[in-house]
Amino acid sequence: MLKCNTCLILIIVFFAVFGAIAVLAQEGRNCAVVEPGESPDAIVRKAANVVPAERQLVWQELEFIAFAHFGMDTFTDREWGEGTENPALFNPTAFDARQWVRVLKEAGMRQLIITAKHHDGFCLWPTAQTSHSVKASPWRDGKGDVVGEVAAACREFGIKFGVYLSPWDRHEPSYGDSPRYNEFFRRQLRELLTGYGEITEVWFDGACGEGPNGKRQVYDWQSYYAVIRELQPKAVIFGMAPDLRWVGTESGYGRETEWSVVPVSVPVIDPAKIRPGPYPVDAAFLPRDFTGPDLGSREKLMSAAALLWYPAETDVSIRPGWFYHAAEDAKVKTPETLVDIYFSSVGRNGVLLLNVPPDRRGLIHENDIASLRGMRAILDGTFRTNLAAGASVKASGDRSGHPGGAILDGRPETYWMTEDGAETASLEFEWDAPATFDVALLQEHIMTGQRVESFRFEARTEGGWREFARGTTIGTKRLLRFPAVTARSVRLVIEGSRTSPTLSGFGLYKMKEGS
Ligand code: FUL
Repeated sequence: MLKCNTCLILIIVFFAVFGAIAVLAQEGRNCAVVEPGESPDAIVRKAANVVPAERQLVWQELEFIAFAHFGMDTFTDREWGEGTENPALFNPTAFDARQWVRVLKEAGMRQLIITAKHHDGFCLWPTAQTSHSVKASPWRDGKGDVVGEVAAACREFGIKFGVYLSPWDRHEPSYGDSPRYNEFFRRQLRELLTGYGEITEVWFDGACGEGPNGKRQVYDWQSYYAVIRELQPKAVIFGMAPDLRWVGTESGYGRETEWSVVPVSVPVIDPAKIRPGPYPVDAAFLPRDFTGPDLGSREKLMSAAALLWYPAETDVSIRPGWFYHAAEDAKVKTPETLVDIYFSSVGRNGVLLLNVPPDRRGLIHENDIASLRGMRAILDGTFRTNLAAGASVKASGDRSGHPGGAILDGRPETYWMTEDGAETASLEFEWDAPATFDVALLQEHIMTGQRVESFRFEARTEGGWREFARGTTIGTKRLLRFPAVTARSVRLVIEGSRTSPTLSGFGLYKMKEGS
């Protein structure tokens, strides 16, 4: 008996240690150092095996998230406040965070990020670091806490919650006295990260309009990351940070070719500082511009010091401005435009961050609600029925345990994978009766890496196989639209990839028109 118990304990200890090592190894795999003299082929294969860290994967699966720009600018009708505004101006008349979250959740968004502090420095929570906050406003007699109410509503409705804390602060007197402001900023972060339950995203904006004669603040980014990792280790950090990258425009339209693995080079990143562990690049990462048209092609990889899993977040506002302005009530994006944006962000390997700014009442405006509902109806109607479901699947080849059929089983964790070394491949789908469709969906199994470089779709016609759509990268999700095709048999041809492609999802749909 005693012996058996010892065995059991040994087995448990073995699996605990092995499990911990496996998790660490997985975590460390979202970054790889390129060794001097590595061949171009070896670099490409290395890039194909960089995978998201767990926190990045969880975030990527959210797909569609919300931004709420709300604050002093809502009441002054501005986009960038001066920092000199009187806190008495902040006074929503019917503030209801539950209404925001109900509306956003119904629209399909799975996380809400609130502007806890925008560039004007006015804080939406009763911070102890400055008097420039809701505490000094007449709203709820100075006892209100916007951040607290929004966090509670997100918890109640079951969506995730994130905070935007502007590094650029036009009110705070210590801004520009770098060590003092860095300390002030870290304290604000601590308040937000300890007072409001789980925070899943922290948003660091790069904007600063100080100009040539303005204040010069040297941000201590690494120390900000350290506070976040300590207090909310599962949170992803966006923007001026190593977890999530700005897609590069505020239009809502991502790149046709969107690689989640991007090269980073010296001196932006010092390879010597990259450590194995859950946050391998934190100590080395320095923010830089990632807005170019090509971030991750083979050519770009060749000059890399390191390769980083750095997925794109695509932000856009439902209105022309980020903050609410009554003059823009008739300029809310239509359901059709929002659907187009969805296809061009979520459908191009990005997460869509849609800003829906509450108005002076502290409510989401009726026009925004109507557009969101219209968008949801089109998306639900379109994606309700996967016309590819039930097809027989024939693969040009596969690897043991990863048959072609895995692409249609509706389970993201199972996937089709080609034989070792096969960089081109095809899958043939056949149904009993012809179907008519004008949308295609593809998903790579990104926990194996992002690999596909180009693909095409063909339908079997009396005259043979005819191409009806093509694309380059796939990543987490790729959506394609094309003139309607009616067919009983469709072929997906992978024309090129960085190493054996792996696909976990496929769908064909008929677009639903708006009502
Ligand atoms: C920008 C800011 O300057 C805008 O006001 C807005 O917050 C947008 C999301 O990011 O950099």
